[in-house]
Amino acid sequence: MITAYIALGSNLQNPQQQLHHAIAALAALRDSQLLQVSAIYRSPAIGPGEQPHYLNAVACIQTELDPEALLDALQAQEQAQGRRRELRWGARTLDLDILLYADQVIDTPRLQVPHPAIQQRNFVLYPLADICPANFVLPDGADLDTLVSNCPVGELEKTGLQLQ
Ligand code: ROI
Repeated sequence: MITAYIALGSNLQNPQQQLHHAIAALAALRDSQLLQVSAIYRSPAIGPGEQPHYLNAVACIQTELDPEALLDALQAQEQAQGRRRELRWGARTLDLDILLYADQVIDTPRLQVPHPAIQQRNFVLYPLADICPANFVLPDGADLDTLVSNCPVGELEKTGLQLQ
């Protein structure tokens, strides 16, 4: 069994409900178990034009799916929840990204793990740190607590909303 961390994001069509559906799908994912889900965070969209704020969260699963099969399942869920081919960095009903897959480093045309944006994005780092074990270290040796203290909280807000 592999422990994997998945980032969830939505800024269209009732984002809170989108995240709830996505968590239900992760809980039902074959050959996998949902272990933990962070609180929901709200932040201004990084991306072009005027966009609604995002809701973000991070989930931890245990899985026997290999990385590509996990990615297939996540992309199928994005499609099931109405994600359309969109503008780069445009608004979306649901984004599901594999942040970490055990301590594996994966670099294929389809999949980069650890997710390349982890270190710069407060809406990924803060919820990730909520549910990671203490003194967690990323595959490149970076210490999660240090990354969090170097990443300004800015306009990121922890909401009182829970998904589990
Ligand atoms: N901006 C925020 N705040 N949250 C996201 O999850 C998010 N996801 C994205 C882009 C478009 C980069 N902007 C985002 O994919």
